[in-house]
Amino acid sequence: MIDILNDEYYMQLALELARKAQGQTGINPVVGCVVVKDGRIIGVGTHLKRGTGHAEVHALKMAGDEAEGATVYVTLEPCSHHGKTPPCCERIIEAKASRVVVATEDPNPQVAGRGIKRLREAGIDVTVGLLGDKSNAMNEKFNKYITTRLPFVTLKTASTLDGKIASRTGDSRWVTGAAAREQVHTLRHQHEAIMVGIETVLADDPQLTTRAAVDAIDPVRIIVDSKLRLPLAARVVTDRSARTLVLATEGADESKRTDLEQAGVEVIACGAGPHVDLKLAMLKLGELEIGSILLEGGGRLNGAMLAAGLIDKVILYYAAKIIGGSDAPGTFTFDGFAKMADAIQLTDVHVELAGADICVTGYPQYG
Ligand code: AOF
Ligand code: ZN
Repeated sequence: MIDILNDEYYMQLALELARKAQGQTGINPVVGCVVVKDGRIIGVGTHLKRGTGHAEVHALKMAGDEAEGATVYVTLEPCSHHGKTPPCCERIIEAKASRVVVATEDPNPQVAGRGIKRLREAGIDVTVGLLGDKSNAMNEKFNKYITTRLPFVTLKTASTLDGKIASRTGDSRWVTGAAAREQVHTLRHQHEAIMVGIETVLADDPQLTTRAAVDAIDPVRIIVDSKLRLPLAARVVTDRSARTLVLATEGADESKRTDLEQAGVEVIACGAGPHVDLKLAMLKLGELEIGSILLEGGGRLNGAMLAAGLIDKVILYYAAKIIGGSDAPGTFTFDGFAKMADAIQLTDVHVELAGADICVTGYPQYG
């Protein structure tokens, strides 16, 4: 009983350490580690950036020789492979820890249970599964990318209760309040890329950067623009504040492509057209090691991504207001389904308030 309490206490701490690094580890997972001996914390560590030390390495370095006989709490199975850094399981064995508590197995096919096996072979007592759901929830983007090489796509919308993202005159400042808008900037920080359609750029000339209350990372900007209509004077081209990728088609104007490339924009052809092949786009973005995308519409791109089954998670903000207007743009513009029974169902639905706005999250299920 006391052991379970102990274990939960320290694993919670390891999870908190991991949570703080969300958004800064790229395609790598967030991982926290706490080393405990005789009722004292002797080392803590977090994986901070891809290519730098893993959580266990930092924590064991802090613990030093005291790690002998200690318990290591780690939110992800210690790795067993030589990646950009050496295997953590060997580091734990070398430190002579006597027990390791792991929240969840590493889905990376290069690890997938081998780290745990190696520790057990070395005579270390290993417990697996404590608060594993919490660790997995934090690493949902990593879990998808490492097993499929496709980016995890989160759709975010901000609409009125009747699903409009602007009025019939195009006015959209602001749909939701300050609290929801602040959350969106945190979401931008937590994704490697942000994706919008060309219509959104033409209408709003957005910066697509992260402007949160605390300093945060700007995502790569992805514009879906089949015919390369992106103006050279658009802020995403001129401001140079983040990398900009344009997804176009093979037939798009060559000289416009050259102009955009000279302005520092990367153009990627995705299929013969007439529209960008979104499935192919996801493959190509995955190859570029973009592991997560925050999709911020507009309605036609949202609808096309949903109809293609490419959205993994939705975060829908609703302002408690009704704007109406049959021509006012909506959150999803696509042909839709004839039968209610065919509607795309969300699972694991959560509803929260963000200031005075309503936030619905869920995971689309594709039949
Ligand atoms: C751990 N602890 O803190 C992390 C792990 O390229 P590398 O060397 O950084 O390896 C990345 C892989 O290592 C990543 O895909 C995942 O399987 C694991 N990440 N493992 O034991 C950590 N960040
Ligand atoms: Zn490792």
